[in-house]
Amino acid sequence: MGKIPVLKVVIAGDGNVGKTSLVRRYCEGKFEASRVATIGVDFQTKVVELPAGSVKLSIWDMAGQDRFRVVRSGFYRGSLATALVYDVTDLISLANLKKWHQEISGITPDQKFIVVGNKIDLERVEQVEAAQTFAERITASYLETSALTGEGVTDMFRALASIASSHLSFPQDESVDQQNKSLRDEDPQSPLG
Ligand SMILES: Nc1nc2c(ncn2[C@@H]2O[C@H](COP(=O)(O)OP(=O)(O)O)[C@@H](O)[C@H]2O)c(=O)[nH]1
Ligand SMILES: [Mg+2]
Repeated sequence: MGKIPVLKVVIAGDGNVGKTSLVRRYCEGKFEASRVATIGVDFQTKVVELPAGSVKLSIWDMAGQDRFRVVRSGFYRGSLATALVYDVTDLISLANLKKWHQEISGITPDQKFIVVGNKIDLERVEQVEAAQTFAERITASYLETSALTGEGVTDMFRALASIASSHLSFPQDESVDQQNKSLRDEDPQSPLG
């Protein structure tokens, strides 16, 4: 049996947009209406079954560090994909995603992104178009979630897992020869074919 690959992903965005709540909802299935902001790094793992095989996500949440730029650069290293999260009731948190994107791609140039609008259970400020335009500009998909109701949360982490695993050649249980053979047989873009 092959080992499940562990993929580091980051949840970034302004304080209070619901990053920790999204991770809690996904990993623990719960939501707490009033929670104390975490100090340090919050980190959880969860196995995700993708059509091509299973991966284990190691999910790094910015915790209390949102304002501490110096601490963050080490935090991003080794990350494959980042969810840039804003709050759909807060225009500033959307505008600030540009800064988060710049900071993270400056440190890890190969980072892949998704853009997430959280708190869709609340009355939103009309900004979907701006969010979609931003997502297109950074070639990211755009998703919406509610950590409170759970809507869209599984899709968000599946999307993250999917882009974070795009460099992997599934299935891992097969020998290199078999993998190359299936590449030749199935992938029209393969340089081997
Ligand atoms: N209504 C609503 N509140 C949310 C949602 N997600 C988070 N919150 C609340 O927003 C506040 C900040 O959430 P938190 O997860 O700590 O944000 P973080 O600073 O980005 O990690 C908390 O009071 C949460 O209960 C959501 O989807 N809907
Ligand atoms: Mg937090």
